[in-house]
Amino acid sequence: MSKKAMAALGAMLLVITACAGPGGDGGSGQIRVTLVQGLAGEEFYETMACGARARAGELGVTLDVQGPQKFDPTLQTPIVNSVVAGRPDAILVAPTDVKAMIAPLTQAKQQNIKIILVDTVVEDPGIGLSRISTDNVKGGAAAAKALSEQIEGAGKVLVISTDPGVSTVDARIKGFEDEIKASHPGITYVGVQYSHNDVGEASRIMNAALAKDADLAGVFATNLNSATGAGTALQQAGKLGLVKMVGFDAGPAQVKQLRDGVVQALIAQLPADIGAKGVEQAVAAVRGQQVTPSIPTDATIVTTENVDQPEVGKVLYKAGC
Ligand code: T6T
Repeated sequence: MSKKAMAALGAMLLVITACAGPGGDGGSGQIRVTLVQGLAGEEFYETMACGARARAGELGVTLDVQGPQKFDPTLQTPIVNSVVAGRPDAILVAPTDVKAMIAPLTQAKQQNIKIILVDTVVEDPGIGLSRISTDNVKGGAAAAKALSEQIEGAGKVLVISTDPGVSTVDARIKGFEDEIKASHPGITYVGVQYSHNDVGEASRIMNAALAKDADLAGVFATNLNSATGAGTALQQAGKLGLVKMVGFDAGPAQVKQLRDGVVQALIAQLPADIGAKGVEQAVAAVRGQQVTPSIPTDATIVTTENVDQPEVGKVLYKAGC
């Protein structure tokens, strides 16, 4: 082969290598990641997006953030489908249902898009090269202990959750129920009711529960919207201090309810950390490096006693970056 032909072949090989590398953007080599939230504009997922954006900036990765207007797989599925059509290198996703999101995520996987699960998971263990989330069973047990302490180990307690089939809140309920059954014999568990992650519905459930059980002693709200709704109902019913509440999550409205005496303890997760770690795992996966299949992140119990400590201040969620 002549020197000229060899040089041309070398140049061609270089172009082919660049196109085949990560990026899917015509070969600039920049990794493209999309975060699909469980719910757009909600403080848990916005704080997650802030953490993901910051880490993406540090790693030189392009990050796009999208999410449905409701925590609902029928709204999240078309978003995943359109993201997949854009062929990013990786998707960080918080699936809104353990079953319904398997099909769209399987399609993403078949396109060789690396999938990292953040916060929630699906039942198919083959989806999610890495799964990053709070230990929600442990968090639910911590909520049970905190609520029991508040009601001095006696009385009726209710759980308000979002929908069955959401991995995180289901795990919180399990942790809560197991802990009550195992170690709090004076507590009567009246069961779980589902708010469909709707503040108004959570309020309605709380009001109906107060009407049914006038001696209700406590409530565990398994996430942000359930807690906001339940707390508002307690406030309007004049039940502050009479019915104790523990809520998962620590957005601005929950922290206000804590200061106002509506809720006695919050279980704050680390959504920014989950987002940042999600980006790290996505980049490792795209580069063919080792990924960590399961990454548990911490939770903090926030009360009026520690809410003003600087370290605790850092774990409270934000409405934006
Ligand atoms: O509690 C979080 C999240 O962990 C859960 O999966 C869904 O609800 C939240 O986003 C809070 O509303």
